[in-house]
Amino acid sequence: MGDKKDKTKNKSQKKLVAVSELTTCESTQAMLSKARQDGVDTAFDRAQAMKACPIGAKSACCKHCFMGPCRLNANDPYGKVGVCGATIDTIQSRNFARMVATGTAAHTDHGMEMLKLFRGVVEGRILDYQIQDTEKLFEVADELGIATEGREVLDIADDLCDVLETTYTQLEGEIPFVKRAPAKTQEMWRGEGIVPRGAMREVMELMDRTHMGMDQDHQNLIKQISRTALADGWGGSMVATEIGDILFGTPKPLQAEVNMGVLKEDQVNIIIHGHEPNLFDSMIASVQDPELIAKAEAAGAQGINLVGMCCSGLEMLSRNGIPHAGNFMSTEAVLVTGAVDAMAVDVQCIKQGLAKVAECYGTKLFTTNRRARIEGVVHVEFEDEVPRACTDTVVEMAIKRFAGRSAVVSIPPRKDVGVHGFSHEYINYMLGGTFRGSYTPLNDNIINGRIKGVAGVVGCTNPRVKQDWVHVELVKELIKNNVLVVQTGCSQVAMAKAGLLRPEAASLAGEGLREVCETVGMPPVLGLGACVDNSRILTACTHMVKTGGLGESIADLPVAGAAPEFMSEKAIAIGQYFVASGVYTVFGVTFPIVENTKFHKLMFEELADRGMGKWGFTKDPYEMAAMMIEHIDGRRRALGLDKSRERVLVDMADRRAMEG
Ligand code: SF4
Ligand code: MSK
Repeated sequence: MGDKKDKTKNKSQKKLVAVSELTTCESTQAMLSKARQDGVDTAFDRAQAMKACPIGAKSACCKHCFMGPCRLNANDPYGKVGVCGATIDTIQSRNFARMVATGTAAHTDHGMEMLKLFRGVVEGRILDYQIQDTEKLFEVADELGIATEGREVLDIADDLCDVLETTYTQLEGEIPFVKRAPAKTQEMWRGEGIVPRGAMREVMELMDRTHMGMDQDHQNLIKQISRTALADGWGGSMVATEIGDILFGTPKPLQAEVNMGVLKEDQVNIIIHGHEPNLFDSMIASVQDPELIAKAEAAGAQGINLVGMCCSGLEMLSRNGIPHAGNFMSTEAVLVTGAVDAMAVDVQCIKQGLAKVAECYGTKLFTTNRRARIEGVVHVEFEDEVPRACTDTVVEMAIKRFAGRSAVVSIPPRKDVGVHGFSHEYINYMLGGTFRGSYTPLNDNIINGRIKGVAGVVGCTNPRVKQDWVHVELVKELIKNNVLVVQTGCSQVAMAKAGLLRPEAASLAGEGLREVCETVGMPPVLGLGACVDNSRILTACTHMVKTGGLGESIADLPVAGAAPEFMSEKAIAIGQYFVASGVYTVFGVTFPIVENTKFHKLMFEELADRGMGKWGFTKDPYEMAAMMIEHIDGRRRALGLDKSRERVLVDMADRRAMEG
């Protein structure tokens, strides 16, 4: 690698922490060691070299105008104010607001692009994709009050486009999926004045209200923060998930492989990394093209091996069983294998550092989306009308690189097989009947105490904590205590690598959960897909409320959420929409609010008194599990479920009887 090797060396190479301290993923460990030997820099080592700013980490600084920037003292938060007089509560609530605005913008812009794609398909302008799940189309249309009886599929879809578009563009009124939530949750939102109008309107108003000299009352600002976050969870993200299912198919459980061992030395390896399923879907078509396969064979390859990473990887893993190479903190490390002939990225969570690592190992890196280019990286624009122009080019370039591979190829052999592809629809059938789905058996098993409650463990990996470790330890502790875990995003990949998505993982669960899992043949940890698919968890919670026996609102449910290794502003938006929906939500790594301030008290205590959830924070997975279990136990007590109610586990005969 000659000069290129030296170019990537920086000061971070001087003080190196053992790779076993940085990640529990053995493939990533092996590749980090190799990268260090090769003199190649990764985010793990850069994080060690770059200490987080303690004032910034706590959001105790403001740069919203040029009388500043102003820095307050996180250890003495009321000791001073900004030049304009802004207090710590104003400064940190405005900073928090901007994180929520950015995270919401990311999800809703993605959802808007999905809607544009859907409309193009419906209007016949985009021909490479078709509606694959008409049943879901009918269900969503029905739910939103669109007539379906005796109508053509495309007419219904056309109306659905119009209704869903209001999620983004509407200036007044309520976004369509608000009506999906339990009535009491809706009532609470209306009482608080936080029902979203349209996502664009909410993000704009939130940005306006955080300008210098605008909303300087954190109690008032939290309303717009929550309203904007809800426009993400029950708006942009939910629309993206529903359209994704309609166009590309609602996932159903399937077995798939995860980890770097999915790369194949004798094949052309192509990785897709990002968040948009259309790029991935077209890439599937490209790698199956006989002409391109013949070209790969002519270059000496045994075939073309398509692999996913991060969230679009999870979508295609869930829908098509496409193998997955790893989560966010493994995206640089996988290039160190030397086996990746091309990596094509689209939007979100794409580290700029990939460019240098790719250069070092000869991987062809391509940006494909006009909204997310990287300086110095070849851009092959992906267009929905002619998607194969992009994906075929990427395949051709990958074949070329395979033919001229010069990097040493070293693929960590480990592959972890697990079951992926659960959805809120499938949960109906998993525990319920196959004739008519129902959440009754899930609720029943919660009521009889075999399942204590449900936890959503989601989100990123972050080099400030040992990769995957907090996720895995937390989830093991939860299932040991009979808490059923649902998963999305990079956390799901961590669980797959730890073997917790296999039905055999039921042996690690407490007695009650184990009995349920073994009866049904399901794992104690259910993977629901990409980070945008957290909306599936909201919908599942709604079904639990509507099925009965577990209270009237999401806040009543024995459920909790966590993002133990989060890193992105999208995660903050997700956390806030869960809190505003009624879920106790615990984050790890760090929390951008100074303790013992009024804004902290509002977020960590007072929101719950208004019928919402609240935030929690700890870095320790065992303490995190204890906090979540304590909350779930509290909800069980409030529902009168703390006394043992012995009931026979629902079997097929009971189920049929219940379904009448
Ligand atoms: Fe400082 Fe106030 Fe300007 Fe923020 S808005 S930088 S606190 S003067
Ligand atoms: S990719 S937002 S690192 S989950 Fe969705 Fe993973 Fe977090 Fe990105």
